[in-house]
Amino acid sequence: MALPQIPHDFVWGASTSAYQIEGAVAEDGRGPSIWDTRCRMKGGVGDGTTGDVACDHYHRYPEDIALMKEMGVSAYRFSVAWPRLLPRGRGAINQAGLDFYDRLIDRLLEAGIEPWLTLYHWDLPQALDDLGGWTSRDAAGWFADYACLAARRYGDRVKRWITFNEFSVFTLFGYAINWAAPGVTDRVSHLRAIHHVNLAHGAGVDVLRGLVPGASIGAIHNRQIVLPEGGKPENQAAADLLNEHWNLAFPDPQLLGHYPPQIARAIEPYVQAGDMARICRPIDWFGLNHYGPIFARADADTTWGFTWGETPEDAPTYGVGWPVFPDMFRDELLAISRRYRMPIYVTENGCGGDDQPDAAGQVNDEHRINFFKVYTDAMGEAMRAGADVRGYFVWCLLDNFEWGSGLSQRFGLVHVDYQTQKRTPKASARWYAELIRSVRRSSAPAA
Ligand code: IFM
Repeated sequence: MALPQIPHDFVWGASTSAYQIEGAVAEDGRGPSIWDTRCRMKGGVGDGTTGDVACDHYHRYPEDIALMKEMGVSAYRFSVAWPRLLPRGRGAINQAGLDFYDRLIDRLLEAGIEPWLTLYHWDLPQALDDLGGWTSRDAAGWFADYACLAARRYGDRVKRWITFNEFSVFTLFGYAINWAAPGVTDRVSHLRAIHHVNLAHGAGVDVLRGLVPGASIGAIHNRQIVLPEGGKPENQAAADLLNEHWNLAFPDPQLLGHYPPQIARAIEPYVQAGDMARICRPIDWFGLNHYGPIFARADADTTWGFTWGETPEDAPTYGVGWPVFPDMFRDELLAISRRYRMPIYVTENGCGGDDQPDAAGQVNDEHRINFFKVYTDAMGEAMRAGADVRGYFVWCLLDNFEWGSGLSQRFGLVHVDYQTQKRTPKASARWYAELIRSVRRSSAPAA
């Protein structure tokens, strides 16, 4: 392991999100979300599965926390399901939903694991989507009220807060491409969603700052280098525009106070006086979710004239076939450091596969261990070159419901048998535990 001298307080964590693991979608008063709706639409999810049960974490969270304790992770990033707290998104509060996260947080703290709470990981209450969802300017206020409820309830014990997970994925896929809920394909809706989500982020930061003493607030951005498919010049404009949407449309306004040029021109009709100051609120760190590079191809028949290009045939891939370019991870970390000048936490990194237990019941996910080795080495290189990286969270603690592809793509350190709910830590879980132990040993402060 080629990591530099790691500070003792470096955070080693694991991430999940509510809809992907909790299950219990109709239990204890939870309202429906836009993902419950999408899972019931023909073709909404590749393998036709749903998050109805997923990993049944709603009931099995003590076992999952025990697994994390065993691995030695110091932090757990989870998301709160907005429709569990507010079944219709606003108005009546669901006490049982609030209680669930109390139990989860208390159990984490007892296990010595710091809770990192994401407010929004894509499960918008359906009742709010019925009112326009993120295309409505009112959404910023709905989100602020929800943030207020969560901050008041959990802020005594939770100090690490994240407004949103991967802004550009759920807005682009949900409002321009129809790869995610709510499945709209319309430029105006997409532009409005971008701007209103940015406003909601700013409003959420203000709420958290005001209500949680000592809060450490971040937002999580997916950043991946965008390359023209086949290296062809005719795909360059598509790559440039996808780059603005994927990598810049949220961190630039939130941290620099302006939209990137092409989006700035298109979004102008929806921006009101004072909005950029409402969006650009001081936060404490940059959350980076990174997998591999993405490829763009010009396609005049799409909402924005670009679509996802093919990965080059000779690109190295692991597991589900995503390209593996650890140098680009190092370069992203350095690029973020230079552009935004703030501490970075890697809040997701990992790879999917079709991992199954062998005859002895072991899950030997060598491909994932190889992935983690080269990616954590790349993180070490970035740190040596000056990137201020303070933590690393694996995606994902458990195999889970993987949005558009359903339960068939497995990203977990822990295998989940969806029939029996049996948890089996994979070889990668043991590898991660050993990495954490060895880094801790070598970085322990002198007695
Ligand atoms: O499962 C997702 C997660 O919800 C957001 N980031 C990417 C992961 C893998 O696709």
